[in-house]
Amino acid sequence: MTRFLPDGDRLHFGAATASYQIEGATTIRGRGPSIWDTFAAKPGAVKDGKDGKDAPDSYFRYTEDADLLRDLGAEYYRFSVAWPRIIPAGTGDVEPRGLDYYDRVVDALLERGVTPTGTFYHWDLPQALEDKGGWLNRDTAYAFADYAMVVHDRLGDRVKVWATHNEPWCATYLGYAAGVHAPGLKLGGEAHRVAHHLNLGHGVAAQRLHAAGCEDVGIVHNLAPIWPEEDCSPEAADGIDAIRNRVWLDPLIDGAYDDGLLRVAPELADPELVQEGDLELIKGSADWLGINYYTPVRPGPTAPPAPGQAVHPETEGYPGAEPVTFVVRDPRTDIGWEVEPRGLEELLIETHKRTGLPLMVTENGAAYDDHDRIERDGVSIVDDQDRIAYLDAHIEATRRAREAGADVRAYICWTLLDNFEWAEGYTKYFGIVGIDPLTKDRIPKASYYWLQSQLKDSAS
Ligand code: IFM
Repeated sequence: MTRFLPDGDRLHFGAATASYQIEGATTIRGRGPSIWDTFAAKPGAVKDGKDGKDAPDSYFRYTEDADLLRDLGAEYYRFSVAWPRIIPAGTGDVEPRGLDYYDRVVDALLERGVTPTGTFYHWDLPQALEDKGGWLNRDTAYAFADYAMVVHDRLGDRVKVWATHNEPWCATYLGYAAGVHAPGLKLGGEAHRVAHHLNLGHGVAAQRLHAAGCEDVGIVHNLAPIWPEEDCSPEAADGIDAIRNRVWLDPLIDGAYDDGLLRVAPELADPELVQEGDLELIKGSADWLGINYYTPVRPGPTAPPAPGQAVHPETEGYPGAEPVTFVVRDPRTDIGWEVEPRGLEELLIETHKRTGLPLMVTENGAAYDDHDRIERDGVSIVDDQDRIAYLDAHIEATRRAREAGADVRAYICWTLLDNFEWAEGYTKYFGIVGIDPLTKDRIPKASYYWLQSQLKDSAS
């Protein structure tokens, strides 16, 4: 049972960000290094060679961001906490200045009538833990739960809705298999061990959070509708579905890894990895589920790479599944992702049927290169009609899913501010508010004002 989740009477709205992408201030007030600081320092790892220290400086400008959320009419703000600010070495000493910062952020939001929802892990693992194996090490799951409890002890009186992880598929398979996200490893099937430890970390943390009285513990996944092309083999499509969707949902709902998954991820049958009691602990541990959706996945023909041939990073994100060519149809956003709102509608309906859990769209948005400008109140702003069309179509898709019976409580847009887009650096713009690269001033785009008018209508 959830107590503080948005109710289901209507669709509620908000905006999301993540610590490493917006805060900046990566080396001050006791913050320890994270795997993203280390990864971004490797030549070629991030497109523009930059890292989180060039982010929009929300560490110092959080009140401006809270003002923007209030003026937008956002009911909810989904933020994440940076583990390296709270426990700089991953385990052990707590840095009070880190907790103080989030305390201030939460109060600033509440003072403005915006409800904060927190995510404990949005990919900024303390480097000290990576040095001991990161998520390949079972101990990291328990360290994660300890950290989550420290944060909850401090903020739980005001932040009632929590997610453990954001998009563990990316943390696992982009980080430890494709090597395009931190920590930048290419371990093939060994990455499935990371998936289990993230599931376990969620389960241990959820158990302890529940025991501490938190009734709204969720997890956020970038599940995807898998739409195989005609020439994709059923085995290949099943393997991709297993690694993208079932490795997360099956333990949560059934307390099991299914046979189709074990075919492509035999590592998950290792009793030293999946220990007695792990799956029972994970089963039923989420009170709600967050869905991040951007685009469908269309596996095409099976195409085993020739020796020495470059493999598309997406393919390496599904280790053990038959390698396929991924098809991307038009229209596409500036990051190359197909625009297909039907994917969101289907995903919400099917995930609700599969899990029975209340859902929130915890991220949805689009990267465009934002070249058109208009004048508004004497200020030149980005006229991002393509982003408005994207958001409009996906909010409509969310409403259709609700009408079809899916229990979707909220639509949280990605993202409030242009920010550090991981391996793309600062070259892709997802924000409804632009950032002046020199002054870091916030300049709302046309999509901000458009969403503001939608939110006014939906609240009235
Ligand atoms: O920027 C990311 C976010 O951190 C996680 N979900 C997808 C977004 C766009 O790539």
